[in-house]
This record gives sequence, structure tokens and C-alpha cells, in this order.
Amino acid sequence: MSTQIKSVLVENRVFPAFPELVKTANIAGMEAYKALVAEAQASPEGFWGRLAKENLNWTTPFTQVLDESNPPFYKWFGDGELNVSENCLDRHLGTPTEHKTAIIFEADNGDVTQVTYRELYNRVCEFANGLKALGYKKGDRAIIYLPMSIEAVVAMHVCVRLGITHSVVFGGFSSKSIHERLVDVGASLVITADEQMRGGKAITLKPAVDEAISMGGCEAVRHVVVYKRTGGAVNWTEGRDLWMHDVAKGQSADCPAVPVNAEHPLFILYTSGSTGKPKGVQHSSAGYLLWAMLTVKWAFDAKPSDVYWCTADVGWITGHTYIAYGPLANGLTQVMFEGVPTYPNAGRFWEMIQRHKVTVFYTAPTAIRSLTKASEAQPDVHPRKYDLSSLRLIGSVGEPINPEAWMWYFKEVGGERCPVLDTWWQTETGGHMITPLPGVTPLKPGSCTLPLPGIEAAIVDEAGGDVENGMGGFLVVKRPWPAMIRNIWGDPERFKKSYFPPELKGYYLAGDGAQRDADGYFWIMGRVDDVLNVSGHRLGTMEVESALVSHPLVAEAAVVGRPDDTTGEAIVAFVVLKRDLPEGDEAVQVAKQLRDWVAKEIGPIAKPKDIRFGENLPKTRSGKIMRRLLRIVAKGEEVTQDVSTLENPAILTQLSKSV
Ligand code: 6R9
Repeated sequence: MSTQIKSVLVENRVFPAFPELVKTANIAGMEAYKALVAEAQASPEGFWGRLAKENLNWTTPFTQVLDESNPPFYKWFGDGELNVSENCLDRHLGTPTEHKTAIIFEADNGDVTQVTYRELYNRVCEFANGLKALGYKKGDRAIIYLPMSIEAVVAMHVCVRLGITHSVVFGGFSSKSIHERLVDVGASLVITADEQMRGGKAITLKPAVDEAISMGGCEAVRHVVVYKRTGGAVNWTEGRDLWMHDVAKGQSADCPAVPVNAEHPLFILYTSGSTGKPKGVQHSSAGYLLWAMLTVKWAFDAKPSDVYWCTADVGWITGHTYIAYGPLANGLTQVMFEGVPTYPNAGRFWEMIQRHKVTVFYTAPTAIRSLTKASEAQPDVHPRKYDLSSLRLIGSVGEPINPEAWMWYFKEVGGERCPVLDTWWQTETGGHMITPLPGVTPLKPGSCTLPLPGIEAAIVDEAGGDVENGMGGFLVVKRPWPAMIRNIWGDPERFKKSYFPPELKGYYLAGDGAQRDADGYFWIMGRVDDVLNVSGHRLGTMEVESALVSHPLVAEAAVVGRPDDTTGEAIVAFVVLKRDLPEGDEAVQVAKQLRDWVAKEIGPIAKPKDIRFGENLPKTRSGKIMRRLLRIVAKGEEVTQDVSTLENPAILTQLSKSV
């Protein structure tokens, strides 16, 4: 852990909030934001209690807002009861939203299916009644291994409606990952599909579930319910395997939601830590829902006329909060997409925005960077070829968005009319934490700007002391908030150790390095373990990457440290160019150009010692660059670790060659 992470990233451009949004947004203007911040500071419990009463439907109202008697095991609204699915579906029945489109689903091949809130409710109820008939009940755990589909949202709500805790496993994960999660949560139910469609190809799902169960230790599993997506051949275990449509067939379209305690585990979602096996992040029901609902209302400025589209997969936290729960609680119409951004061509996202008249678009920097690259190579799929005039807000999540990518997104996708919402948050935080608000925040490319009302984010040193603006440190949250992680499933000790280290005064430790500028804006510098120390100078990998990416030849770059005898650490840069892979002398030339460029942008200290060119970078299926692997490759060592979560394992060989 390092204390003096020094940021040398300088970004002076500021884009004031658009006047129209300052007038009409759900939080309209800086004064309105400051009033909420002040209300939360004056009385956190009064603030959260008011919002929980105003926004959620309770079957049993709470009398206590926060129970802090056993930190960090906080309880929010702990004697209240409600049901999250009821708060997303039933609440709209009998209102104008009942017959509004809830989901516009676009399949990989372009087929479009739509459901209204009423239809979604009916489908959830029929399936829930079917599961009830099979004996599933509150307290059970289910693994969901489904492709992006209306059925995935239905399956999540079916569980929640019955008080079953779900754990969604991303469709790209291997049988080994499913097995680990099955065993860890002690699931009695698995909901999967025969296959999924991606980029014109059918990819099987059920065989991975069959294999996972056969690995043993999953005796609790009673049924595998299968959604027939393609009709591809599947092996069938009689008695255990059931078709989803058969489970729902003939069931009543009304299924009263089971009230659960506010703290009832809504879901467990696994995320990788820096060491050890993935952590089962356990979320609550009421506190999580409150934040999912409010952040969609505040950051995405939810309006009844919106067509909202979050491109994340439901297998990630973004797909939970910003597809399955937040938008539905707000009664929004949302687009859901089965396929990949590059099929049938790299204009797919823009074409879909045009087709469905999307108003709010939320995606990841990695998608933005790769589509920038594609549209420069193929002018036909450049965003300017499409009518994107319906857009009013564009968001980003998952990693720092470098100023160059931010500017491209702002100009080419948002037409300089739409604020870019760079939302910083984590699986553990449940929802947005530090993010611009469309009607409030002047934007600076590359900064996630200011914390949301009620979120006491700060930058501290390793003793938990505040660091001054302009100095780097650990990003922490000083007070508990309703949507925070409640536990690591089955491992309270690891929960305490990972997130509330004793030296940090009980603050929540995010694991990211960050700094604030003179205006109090937050600049995320990447994971704390991604901070480099070169000759005693500390540099965020993000800063070097930003410098590289701002070079006209560079599409994408990842930077890691490698132990070095003289400088402590040396910088190794993995670079994807906007043109063909350079060879021989040419590669040497380009590498020199890039080194000089970085020296000019940041300073000679940031010059990468070693530059490697590749056609792509190793990424997880959620699009995160796997720096852990790059560090091994940078050292010239062989990768012996499991690379099964990697999108493109072959790329490692290419990147092992120095220029
Ligand atoms: C929502 C999500 C969390 C980590 C987080 C940070 C990085 C996410 C970011 C960002 C800079 C942003 N991260 N959003 N870094 N700016 N706007 O991605 O959750 O998968 O748990 O990842 O992602 O490093 O700590 P998760």
C-alpha cells in the first residue's frame, strides 16, 4: 500500500452543465445538489429514512434507520419488511406504467421482442408459482446462468419474489466457476438455457451446468430449469431437468410477493479480489433497492419518456443494478441486447440507438475505445453515419475513462449535447457513488467528479488521515450507506479484513487510488495494486495509459510495472495501434516515437522502458484488462495461472515479444 500516489495527469477542459438540464433534471442545479448533501450531513439517518419512506413500498414499515451496534455489519431499516420484485413490478399495476413497454429485447440476429410491465409481471408470477409448486421457498439459493434475455430478468425477479437469494453467473464463465459458486452458495436450484447466441454463433450453456454439477459437492441441487433459447440438442437428466416453459405452464398469473426482512440477502455476486478465490459479495434487499432506484433517478435523470439502454450483461453488478432492478423500480422502458457490439458490424450500438430512439446510453470505456478504433478503420460504421439525435445522456462505467476516449464519446456519440456521466462505483457499493449529475455538475474529461448526496467519499493515507487536495491516496467511504456490501458470503472475517482494515478507522476501503483536485473533483487512478514506483516516483498506470492513448497512432494501451534493479520498478507498456502490427525496424521506430511522446506528456520518468505491440489486450469477458497477467508477461515469465476467464488467451503470446 502506498501513500503518496502522485498524480501528474493534467486536464483543464471544463464543460458546464447544459442549461436545459439544469432546469429540468430530477436534481436541478448545484444548489439543489448542495441542499441534499447538507441534509445528509446534518442527519444521515433523517436523510436516508426520508428517502426510504418516500421511494419504497413497505409491507412492514421500519422504525430504525441504521443499526451501528456491530460494525462493520451494519443494518439498514432492519425491522422493516418489503419485497424487491413487488417494488419493481406490482407498484406499476393500476398506474399508466402498467401497459408501458418495460423491455425492448433485441436478439443477436436483430429480432425484437417487447414486454409491457403487465406482461412481465404475469410471466414472473407464472414461473414463480411453478417454482413454489416444486417446493422452493424463502431462504433457498439459486444459481442463474442465462444469456441476456427477458427470461434472465424474469428468473431474477422470480427468485426475489419468493425470497430466494440468487447468484447470477456470467454466461461466459466456465463449468469450474459455476461449480465453485454452486458449492459456495449451497444452491438447490439452477436456472440456465440450452444455448446462447453471440455474434451469429450458438454457444452452449447447459453442458457447463451439467459438468459443474457432476464435479460433486452439489447434492443440494434439486432441479435445473432450462430456458429453450435455440432448441439446440441438450443432455437431459430425468427428474432433475425441467423446461422453463413447462414449469410456468398452467400456473396462475398472480403470485403474491413474499415479504422479506430489509436485510434479507437479495443476491450474492462473485467478484475477483486481488488474491484468493472470488468473493461472494452479499447484498441486502431494502438498502440495495433504495440506491438502485435513486441513482437511476438522480444520475440517469429517469423520465417517463426515456428509452434507456445499459449494455452490461446481467452477470455483472451493472446488469443487476442498472438493468434488473433500478430501471424497473423507476418504470422505465429499457433496451436489452443479446449480442456483441461488433456483429454484424461495429456500428451495431449506433444502429440500435437509432432504431429504438435511445435517450440514455450506458456503456464501458473498453467498448468506447474499441469502437473508436473500428470507426476510424471503417468510416461506414462511424457514429456520425447514424441518427443519434435521440440521445440526451451518455454514461461510462467499469474503469477509468481516459480524457481522449471521453472526448470522442462526448463529440462523436453525444454530439456535444449530452453530458458524459463517468460513474465510479463497484460490485461492493451496490450502485453509483461518485458521478456527475446531468443537471448539476460541470464536467472534466477523465474525472468522475463529485460524490452523490449521502456518500462521504474521501482520500486518506495509510493511517486513515485525510490527504490534501492534489495528493493521491486511498479512496474510502467514511460513513455506511444503505446499498453497501453486507458480507462476503460465508466469510465474515475476510469481509472485515478486505474492506474495513483496522488502521483505517472503520472506513470502507475501495481498493482504488485516487486524488481530488482543487475543486474537490475525484480522479480515479486505478487499483491501488496498479500503482507504479519508478525511481521513487509514484505514477498511476492510468496516467501513462492516458498519455499513450492520446497519441494519434494508439488505440488502446495497458501499463504495468516490472521489478527493475536500478529503478525499483520499470514501466512496461502494451499497446494496440490503430493500424497493422508493426514489425522489425518499423516497430522500433514507433516505440521510440511513443516513448518520446510519453516523456513529453508526463515527463521522462514515465517513459515506458519496454513497449510491446499486439492486436488486442487480454481482457476478462466483462472487458477489464487483466493487468495481473500482463505483469507476468512483462517479466518474461510463463503464464501458468488459469486463463479461463479471459476473452482472448492467444493474445498473450503476441504480447510476450519486446520490440
Ligand atoms: C461497477 C463496476 C469496480 C472497479 C473499481 C475501479 C473500476 C469502475 C470506474 C472505475 C474509474 C470509473 N471502476 N468504474 N474506475 N472510473 N468510472 O465496474 O464494478 O466490476 O466491481 O469493478 O472498477 O477500479 O474499483 P466492479
